[in-house]
Amino acid sequence: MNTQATVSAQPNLALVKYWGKKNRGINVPATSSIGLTLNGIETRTTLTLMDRGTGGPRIKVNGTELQDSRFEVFFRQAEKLFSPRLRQTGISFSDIIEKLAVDSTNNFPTAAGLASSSSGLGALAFGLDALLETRLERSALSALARSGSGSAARTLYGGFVEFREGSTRARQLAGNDHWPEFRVVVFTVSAQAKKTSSRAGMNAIKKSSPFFPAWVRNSRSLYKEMRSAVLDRDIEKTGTIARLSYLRMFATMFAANPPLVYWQPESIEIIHALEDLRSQGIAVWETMDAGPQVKALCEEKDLAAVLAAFHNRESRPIILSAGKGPEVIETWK
Ligand code: 2P0
Repeated sequence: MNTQATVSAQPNLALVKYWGKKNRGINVPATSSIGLTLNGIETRTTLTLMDRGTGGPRIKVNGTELQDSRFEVFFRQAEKLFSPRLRQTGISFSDIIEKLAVDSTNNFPTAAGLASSSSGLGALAFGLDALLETRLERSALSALARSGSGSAARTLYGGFVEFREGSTRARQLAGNDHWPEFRVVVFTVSAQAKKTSSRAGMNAIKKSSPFFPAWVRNSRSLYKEMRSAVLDRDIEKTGTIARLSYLRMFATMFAANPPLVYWQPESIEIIHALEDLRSQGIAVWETMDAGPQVKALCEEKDLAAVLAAFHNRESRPIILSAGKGPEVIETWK
């Protein structure tokens, strides 16, 4: 067992969306999603076993101590997973929790629609395994991360990752070298934390949006089409389906009572600007998540044209590609 471990995990951006939960289990998705684990933005998390109990786990995110019910659920599941593996060490999981300090930093805006909860909970699951030297399978860590945040299940793998409706864990669809030309251009419209979390949003629309059952039904065909589009590295099909998925997800929000609107005026300006680019033959499409940021999807050959169209924007777009998934940065005995 180590006394300290530092790991990194990257957010996983959904190309077809997880939006809504099944009634049973913890964060079990009502829709199948396929996402891309990104490189270029990351959560870096250091887990330290202190000399004595701190009433832990003490969790700091970007320097601020955080209490969140999702951590309680996560650590209850972690206890079930890790306790049997710790028997030979003579240390109980509750002793470890009592002494655990977690320090997590994102090098991108937190809780603003850039999937910071996916990389945060993914890093926590991966980091516990590195700290305790338990060498659990990725799928077990994916299931653990999911108990903290559904989208986090996808961050345990690099490249393109699928998380099936009704499943408790994600699995890799294709590695990070599958589509080296694929690019995501993130336009940060607002770096402020959103008023309604994804979780609150998806739970509210499930209750009050008459479009929710249609969204769930329709997602099945979008998932199947996206799966083959990604495997075929077909940018036109991938972009077109990604667009349908996010817009149909937002349709559930607009139809809810009260309606939920994450968009800002600039989000819509960017959507229209990308439409203009498409009409000029540039292969670029966009997706959005529970926040105002717009993420353009294209291939390397069209990147310069996409960037040129936005050269007047004050904030520089972030250019990302497929990432390798979580990594151990450093461990200490
Ligand atoms: C996704 N999102 O597939 C979708 C698309 C946002 C829009 O998963 O309640 O923070 O913790 O399971 O994972 C964000 O929701 O929600 C999300 P919980 P989560 O990436």
